[in-house]
Amino acid sequence: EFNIVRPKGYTISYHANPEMEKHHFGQTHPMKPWRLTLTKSLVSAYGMPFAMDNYNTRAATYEELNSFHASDYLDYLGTAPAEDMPRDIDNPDKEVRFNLGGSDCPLFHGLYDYCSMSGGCSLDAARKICNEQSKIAIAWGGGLHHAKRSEASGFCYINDIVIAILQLLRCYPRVLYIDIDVHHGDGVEEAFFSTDRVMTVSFHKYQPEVFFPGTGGLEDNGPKSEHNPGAHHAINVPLNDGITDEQYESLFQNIIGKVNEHFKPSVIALQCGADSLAGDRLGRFNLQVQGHGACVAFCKKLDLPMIIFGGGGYTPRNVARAWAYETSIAIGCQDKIDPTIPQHAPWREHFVHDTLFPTLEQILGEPRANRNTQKRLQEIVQHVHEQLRFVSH
Ligand code: TV7
Ligand code: CA
Ligand code: ZN
Repeated sequence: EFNIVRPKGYTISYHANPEMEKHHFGQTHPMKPWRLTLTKSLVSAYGMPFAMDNYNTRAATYEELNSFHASDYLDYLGTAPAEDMPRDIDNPDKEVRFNLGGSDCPLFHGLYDYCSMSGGCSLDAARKICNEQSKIAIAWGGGLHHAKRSEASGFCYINDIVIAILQLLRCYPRVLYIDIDVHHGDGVEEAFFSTDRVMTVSFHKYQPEVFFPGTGGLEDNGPKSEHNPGAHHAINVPLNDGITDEQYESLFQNIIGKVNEHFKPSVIALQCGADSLAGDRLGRFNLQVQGHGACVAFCKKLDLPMIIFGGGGYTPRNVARAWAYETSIAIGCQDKIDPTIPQHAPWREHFVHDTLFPTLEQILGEPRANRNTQKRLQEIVQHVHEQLRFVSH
């Protein structure tokens, strides 16, 4: 068991809504809300809830969602008939306009409830950070970074991250948003394009026309229009297939270390999409649970209040491993954790290998070829350092 000393001001909180996990995008859809149940069960099997404040979160209200999303979009999201229901012949244009009902963003039963629960979970986390009841607040049900003001995109309908950051901006001068999902955090970047109070940094696979969403090139640092305070406040780290723990950790520490020095954030919002792990159904990297977790550990060392969001992650057993390990890092008990998955963990057989840290060979057989040269990674670091010369607070 964990006899964790919890000094005041270092409370860790875990925000989840078990109803969210019961929703289904459809049989073959890669997004499985059930991975949140698997994560929670692993966190519980390790006894971690004893070291945290655990909240069953409520759904966000219409007004709360409306802090970012347009009313006509929310209204349609709330009334759109599920895919297998009779279509409203008056409204085909709306489904097209809002990008609802395609294969990426299907209209499933309980969609609005699912979206408002994800929003509620992240907003609750933000509120605990604002009133200093938590030092680190964990919201694995959030992290849906592609949603736009009036448009669903890439499995995301409601941008819970933007809503949570808007809440943080009421109490803190500057928010640093970091995104380690394998996809570009385009929705969050765009939402804060014209402010210097939010700096966004996304690490992602970048291959326009081939890999979703196709944005987030190295040179995309915010609109270059003349009097835009948000210029230089978007950082993109475009990567190729097969990046390793070693390369990613060194890149992450270098870039986030420098961003921290220049931007001097008052709070961190960290999106921990687990599709950047090796063996992910949609991912392309060779990251292991250790390397992914090292990003969380590095952010924790900056000693700022922090929200940790979920995001992508399409091989549920690996999502649960990473997010359980990262929960232990937030608590500070990662060195005491037994790498063997507890005997009493429900769904233990789902993990295939009974360790929290499977090797690349166990995950993939043959690791994916690494297409990231040291030369290119150095160019990226160089460009980011040049951008940061324009940022000083
Ligand atoms: C945050 N990749 C979200 C990541 C969103 C990625 C995409 C799929 C996909 C959808 C399916 C499906 C899939 C095996 C994979 C251009 C298209 C190509 C749909 C087949 N299998 C996050 C979104 C991305 C849906 N979309 O960052 C139902 O892959 O590349 C695209 C767009 C058009 C639509 N088709 C894919 O991780 C949460 N979709 C199987 C069934
Ligand atoms: Ca990313
Ligand atoms: Zn993703």
